[in-house]
Amino acid sequence: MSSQINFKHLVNDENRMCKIVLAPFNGGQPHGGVDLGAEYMMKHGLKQQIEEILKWNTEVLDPLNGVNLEQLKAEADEQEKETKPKIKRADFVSMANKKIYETCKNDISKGEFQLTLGGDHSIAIGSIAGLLSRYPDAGIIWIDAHADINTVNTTESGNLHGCPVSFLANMDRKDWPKSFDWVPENLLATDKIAYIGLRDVDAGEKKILRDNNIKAFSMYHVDRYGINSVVEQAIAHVSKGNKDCPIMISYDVDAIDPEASVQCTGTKVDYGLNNREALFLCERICETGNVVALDVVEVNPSLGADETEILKTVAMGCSIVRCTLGETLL
Ligand SMILES: [Mn+2]
Repeated sequence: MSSQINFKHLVNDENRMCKIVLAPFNGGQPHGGVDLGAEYMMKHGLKQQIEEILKWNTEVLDPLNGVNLEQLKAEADEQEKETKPKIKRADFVSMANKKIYETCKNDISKGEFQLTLGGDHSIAIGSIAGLLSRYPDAGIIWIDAHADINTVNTTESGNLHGCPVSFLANMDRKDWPKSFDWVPENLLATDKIAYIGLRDVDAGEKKILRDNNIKAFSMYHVDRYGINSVVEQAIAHVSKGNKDCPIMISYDVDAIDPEASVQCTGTKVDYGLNNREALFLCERICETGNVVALDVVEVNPSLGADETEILKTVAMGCSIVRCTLGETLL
């Protein structure tokens, strides 16, 4: 049934290609293990599922291959013990994202699907900047418990996985560390993003959302209107009246309720999306035919209490991918 979905922006015949970008990066937050998310999803058979069930060709891209991430993170932490900068491991996060950006920009063509497997959510700076190099008008639907829009000035934790949207929207750019100079200017307009699933938003972020009039659907809105209405409004908002507007989903698995399926993630928040809501929104956005890219981030297998918890979270990550690439119930 998957072949029934007409992916308007993508090659739609037997040559259709999903480029899988591995982004096993954990420098945007304190926990180890989130770097294993991509590997676990691949070990779970994700590549075969995409090829055999959904009939896409795949090619794996590995922009951080050959980079000694563990050593560089340790070096950054050691150095920052003395300097205590407001934002943590900025140059390290920038270096990794620049590589992800260049791979997404240079090694993926228009007409190919961009699937990025994290890693923590800081990797969306690179993946989304790369996607926007091909589709400058793309709308971004950000699925998350958190808004990830702290600026270098508002962040309290200093963890850059809480800041990627502010970088993409060029907020407080004059105060950025120099290493982020590579991020293109005029990249993402704040009216081209919509959030779904928010329920843990810092006071500074609430002000940013309000001041910039950013479309944000919290769990209140999911409860109030239902997931179908919320997704429809999010699609309409980012598409700006263009029924062919390309759409990218940046999916943080912490949007999903821990009790439902996602225990293995770094910043769990109760009362999130249930499993059907979590997948329905992928199915519906896919059904528009406009989806061109997906990030799946913050799967952290090392935070599982047992094999069952790990398997549930990893399987949910894989389901998110399949539903976005055209898997349907009938
Ligand atoms: Mn996030």
